Amino acid sequence: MTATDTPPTDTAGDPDRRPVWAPGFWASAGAGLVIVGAALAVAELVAALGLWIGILNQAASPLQALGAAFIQLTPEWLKEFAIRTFGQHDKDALRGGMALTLVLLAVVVGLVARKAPRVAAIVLTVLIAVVLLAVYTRPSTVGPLDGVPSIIGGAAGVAVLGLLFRRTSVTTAPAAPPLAAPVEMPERRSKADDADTVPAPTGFAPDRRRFFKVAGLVAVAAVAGGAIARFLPSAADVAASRAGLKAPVPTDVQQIPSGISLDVPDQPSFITDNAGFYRVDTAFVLPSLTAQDWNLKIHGLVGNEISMNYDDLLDREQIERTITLTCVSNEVGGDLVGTATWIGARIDQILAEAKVQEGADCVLCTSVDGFTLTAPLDALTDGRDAMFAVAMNGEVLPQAHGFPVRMVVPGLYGYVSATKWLVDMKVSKFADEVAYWTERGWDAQAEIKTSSRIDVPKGFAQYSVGQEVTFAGVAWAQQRGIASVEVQIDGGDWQQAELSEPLSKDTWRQWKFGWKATDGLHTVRCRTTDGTGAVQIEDQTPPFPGGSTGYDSRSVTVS
Ligand SMILES: Nc1nc2c(c(=O)[nH]1)N[C@H]1C(S)=C(S)[C@@H](COP(=O)(O)O)O[C@H]1N2
Ligand SMILES: [Mo]
Repeated sequence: MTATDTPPTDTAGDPDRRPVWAPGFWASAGAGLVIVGAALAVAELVAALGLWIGILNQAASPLQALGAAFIQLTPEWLKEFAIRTFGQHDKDALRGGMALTLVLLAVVVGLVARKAPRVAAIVLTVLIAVVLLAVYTRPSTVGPLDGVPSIIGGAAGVAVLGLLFRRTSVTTAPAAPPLAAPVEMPERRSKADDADTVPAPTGFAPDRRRFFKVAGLVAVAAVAGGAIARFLPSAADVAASRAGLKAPVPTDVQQIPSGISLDVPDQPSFITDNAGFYRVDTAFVLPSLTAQDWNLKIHGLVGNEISMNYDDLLDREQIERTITLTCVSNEVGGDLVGTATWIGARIDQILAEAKVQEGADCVLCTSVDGFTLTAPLDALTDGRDAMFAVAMNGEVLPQAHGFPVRMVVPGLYGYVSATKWLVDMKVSKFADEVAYWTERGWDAQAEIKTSSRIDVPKGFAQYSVGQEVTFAGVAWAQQRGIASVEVQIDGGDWQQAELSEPLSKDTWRQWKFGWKATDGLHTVRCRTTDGTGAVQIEDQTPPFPGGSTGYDSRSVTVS
């Protein structure tokens, strides 16, 4: 690649007479394997490290991204052929095909480098671009940094290429053409060292001894790096860990009455499915923690420190509860609220085992990625269904929602209770702790504001005069329950909406309201009254610092 004027110092003798050596066909092909192998090993190692510390996604692994892209781009007929021919082993066949392709490309890189290292570097760069394309076009979670391992790996590959094929200056003869084209060398592999070389004419050439030394060292390092990469925990491990688990069978199941749903067309369902459940967290990429590696430490102001693993947690009684979760950042009318059926162990029972000491009033909860929150101890011990949840809507907790274990505490916003990827709980005092969001000015203690929302119609709607219209929505006031919902048209009287059957005071209730459309532009508002008789706050306040208030409204036109 880059020529240097400095004569090499590791070969003795008169520079003018320095022998020139060029790698033969097989040496070049092998060097190509070393170059591409080193690039992949570095990239995989960086990707695995990034995944491990939680700043990269699975897509950051070039082999995984390429493999997924390979599967995606394989035409249907070929896939069917593979399944027909290889049956269960169709994925192995695919992997084999990919490995073969990579080996061929590597050999091409090596052979090109033998004649024109610069061109080989360009070929490598194109390959890196292809890998980046594969990384960033994954339908799975991809973060902006996920291409970095491939770039670092690619740079390493180019560097190895340079080390192996760099033309070192072998002559100072004035006749030397400046940075001349590589010397064409006849193949003399089978001959002895001396015969393998010819007296240096002019120009530049690689050094034989260094070539094999570098190739050998890089090959060993690449194999070692690749091995390390395989042993680091990854999102693939998390997927495997989740796939190997089943939601536990709860022994304490909440009965769900009929009529919890009003079934108004276009109304969000009473249970929010996992794929549609809102997600809020500071995790740039999803933390990767397997059930096997999970461990929860409960310490601080306790008489009995607890360290429990996943099986220990499952040994506790499992309860099943349907609970509405809400984010403090939810704007009036927003969708950062959802209802799921959770299975897990009761926090109050486990804290009783830990023997909480006098004077404690909070817990500092830490997730595996370092996120912290403080939750009021009361809410965890007053008998409400606060839980260490392991399942969501009958499924093992999804990774995005805190796998393997998260907290769910009725009545509290997520940022002061619902720690995902929970690994540590310190029993403490509010006066002694700051947590991620409270440090940023959000209220240290905030109970969920009594709220209601219009879901139907979603935006501006148009109706015809005389049309029978149904407005619908939800209302929530976890821990207090919903007593009524009222609807107001154009600032008129508040009128009672019909409510779904209550499930518990910790779940939202659906409402609907029938209206016969009259000509003109109309504004519809809703408000709710909670189980304590308190009417929802009308004043509009933003989510910061303790949750939004105000009434949701819609404009509709009728003509
Ligand atoms: N580890 C971790 N847990 C977390 C958060 C977070 O950023 N990191 N965000 C909290 C917030 S603000 C909310 S509203 C809920 C959201 O839970 P969900 O993403 O499962 O809906 O998770 C809570 N738990
Ligand atoms: Mo939140």
